[in-house]
Amino acid sequence: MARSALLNVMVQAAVKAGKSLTRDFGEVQNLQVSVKGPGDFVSQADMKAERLVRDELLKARPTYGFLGEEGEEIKGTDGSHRWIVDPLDGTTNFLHGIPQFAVSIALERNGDIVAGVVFNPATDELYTAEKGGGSFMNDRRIRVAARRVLSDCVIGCGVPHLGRGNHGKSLIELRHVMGEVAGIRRLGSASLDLAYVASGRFDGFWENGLNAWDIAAGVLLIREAGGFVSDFKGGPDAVGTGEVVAGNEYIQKALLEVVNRPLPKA
Ligand code: 2AM
Ligand code: CA
Ligand code: CA
Ligand code: CA
Repeated sequence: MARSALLNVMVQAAVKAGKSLTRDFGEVQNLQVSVKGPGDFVSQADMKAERLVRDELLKARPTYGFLGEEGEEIKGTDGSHRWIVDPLDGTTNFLHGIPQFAVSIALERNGDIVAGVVFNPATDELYTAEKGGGSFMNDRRIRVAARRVLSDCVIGCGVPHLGRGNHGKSLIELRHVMGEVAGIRRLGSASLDLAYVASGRFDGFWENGLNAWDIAAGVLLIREAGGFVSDFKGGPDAVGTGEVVAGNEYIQKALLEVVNRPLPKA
């Protein structure tokens, strides 16, 4: 597998931020934490990681734009390229000492995501994809799971905090999906959840109320691993709508139907 120069830049940035996160994870009780919104925390670790990623990416490609969760958007002079970055996806896990968090970096070209990296520094799992080039975990090619029957499936999800996305409807979706599948997992890092679909650990995933930085890299990982991703209406723009329904071609379709099932009459 030969990574392009651009993908190497992204991997280097993710690994650098990952090292900083690993250091802070070891001393998590000493970090300053503030609250951005309902259930949304940010720490010095998030800020430091974003600065490291931004400096590394902009050093390599000074004309590209930059959108990160924790800083001001940089427009860029190039007009066609933009980095989309979540420096720490899974902050709640991180602050609780749970090793399920990641650095997520995507590259957008003329509105299209063309490369993505998701890195979990606690497990040293590095997921990469380039458009047309397949998906990888470390150096191994990955594919979505092959199961075709929903009742055999382990499905990941996220329930947006009250005040984010459609919290109430998510609880109804959860009730419906739970009745149809082998197991539900709620791990708390959307980018890793999508990487788990790409590598076949999860058979599928759904969540709403997400931001581009949570999912831009992960959506490409899934598509390049042979999977399907849509918004809640079945359209292709998961990254723009913040809605994700994902799986292989059978499970994505089946999950979309269950997620949209109307409430049974009381
Ligand atoms: P974060 O850790 O970067 O904030 C879990 O459902 C996913 O949603 C995570 O990717 C998490 O990203 C994000 N998330 C959790 N709570 C959030 C909130 N209150 N507002 C916005 N995003 C949130
Ligand atoms: Ca956040
Ligand atoms: Ca996030
Ligand atoms: Ca984040």
